[in-house]
Amino acid sequence: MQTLIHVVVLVAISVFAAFAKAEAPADPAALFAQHCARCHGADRLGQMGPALLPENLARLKPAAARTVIAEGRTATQMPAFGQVLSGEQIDALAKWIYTDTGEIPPWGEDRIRASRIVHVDDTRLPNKPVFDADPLNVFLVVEQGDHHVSVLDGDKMERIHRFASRYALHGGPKFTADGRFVYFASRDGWITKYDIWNLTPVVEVRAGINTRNVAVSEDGKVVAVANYLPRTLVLLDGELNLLKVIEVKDKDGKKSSRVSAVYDAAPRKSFVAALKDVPEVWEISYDPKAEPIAAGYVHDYQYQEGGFIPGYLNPRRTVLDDVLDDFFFTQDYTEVMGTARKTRRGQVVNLDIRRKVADLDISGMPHLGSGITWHWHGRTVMASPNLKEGKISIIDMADWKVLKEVKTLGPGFFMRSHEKSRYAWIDSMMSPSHHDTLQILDKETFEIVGQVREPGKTLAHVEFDRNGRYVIASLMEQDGAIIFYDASTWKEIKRLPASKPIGKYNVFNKTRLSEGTSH
Ligand code: DHE
Repeated sequence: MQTLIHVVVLVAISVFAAFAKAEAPADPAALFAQHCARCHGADRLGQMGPALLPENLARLKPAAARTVIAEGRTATQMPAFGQVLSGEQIDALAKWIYTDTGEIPPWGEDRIRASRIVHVDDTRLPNKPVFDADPLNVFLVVEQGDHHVSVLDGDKMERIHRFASRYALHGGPKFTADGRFVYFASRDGWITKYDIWNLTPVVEVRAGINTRNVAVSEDGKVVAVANYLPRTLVLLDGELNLLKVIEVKDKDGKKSSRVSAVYDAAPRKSFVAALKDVPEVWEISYDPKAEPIAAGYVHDYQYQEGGFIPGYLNPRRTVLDDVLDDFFFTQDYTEVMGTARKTRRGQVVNLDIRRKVADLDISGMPHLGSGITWHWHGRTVMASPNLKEGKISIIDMADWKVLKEVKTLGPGFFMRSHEKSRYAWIDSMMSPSHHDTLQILDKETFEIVGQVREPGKTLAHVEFDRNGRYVIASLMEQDGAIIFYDASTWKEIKRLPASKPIGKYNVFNKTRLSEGTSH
């Protein structure tokens, strides 16, 4: 009898739920407040879950967003709402999260300071690694599939540790000079300081809502964060305490700009920032003895009539004719070779005399940020992949002439090599039919001499170990792998399972500014 009552009650509940599901109006704002706000924030700026704003969702197709709402996301806390909401309600929600919130959401000093989370006091932790591996031949691997980072022993090719990261890390993590600490940036603006030697997160802060990347000064005392949303460049100290929020506006203080990326220019003791929307390059000195900047060269709220302001932590502008939002430093860091994704024109800008000094004759969409250099017949050459065309442009850095355009299987993202290797490895990640192949370029002859392939899968982004013996590639699939190849024979040595691995970062190559990788 009791069982029968249970069945009747259950049937009644299901009928009611189905009825409620079908009848409930598809008011997306109300649905969001009821079901989503707890994790994604009532203002959609994100909390435990990521921010749900058009800028943050730019890389997710609306149909995919619908599937996530209906089916949830494995290996995360995102539940499936397919049983709770009707198809019409899910459609409405999936559409609504791509709508503008009206104005650029505030994320100023107070919110940044309030977001800081201290995990451990790193001064109390041992100042030596808790593992046996060579700490300079350690690799970090960002695994996007389930938002984790692996720490690999680059000699034994084994995993030392794996830990959960913030949602959607992007750009290269940046190491302190001794290789003990590393700073990660997530697309949602979270900056994490991690102690590699003690395998523990140290401190985190949310520096923006939609962030591009992070840079760390060579002395580890200043951390710079480039943001799209809000339009700010944020400066933090090494413990992620806020130093300064710089609103990014053009020299007249009228037009604001997103910051495409910020990089450390160690020999200049400064950060250099690429701006997306205004034709200026910014240099921000972290040298306390930096020369003062003439008034008018900083933005309006710091304007001082006829006077000078300190150069330290204040932007110095180079005003250009064209926007320059992707660039590559010359070896001595006096010049940047840059392009704009929109105008696709290349230019070389001298940071000392603060003006354009040459044009670059490269078509398509060269990905200069992913370029590498090497010595060739007494000169230094620079080569970069191209996001739009299947080619590598090799440029003589003495006169900026293109020496050769090497045809590849398709448009690609990354190119990597090592001082001790004759070869550079290139992916064709943007090609619909050849994203499964890595091609090998002979740096002496400028010819493609080999390839490795994982049929039908995406194989991209390599990094060499510190000695240039191994090349490690990402099999960028949900059930993917980190594949180790012999750098001379190109034969596979080993593979470790990984969840959609993206970038890999070797401590030695990154901290010693290897010419074969980005910094
Ligand atoms: Fe990146 C670095 C910009 C899409 C993976 N990417 C960078 C950097 C910039 C940049 C400016 C250098 C910052 C640094 O390392 O400090 N990336 C862009 C874009 O503008 C673009 C095309 C579009 C976007 O939405 O941002 C873009 N990037 C991607 C991806 O789709 C990739 C493949 C996967 C992902 O993570 O989103 C991707 N980007 C990477 C990686 C690096 C990177 C792995 C670091 C490379 C390195 O070896 O240092």
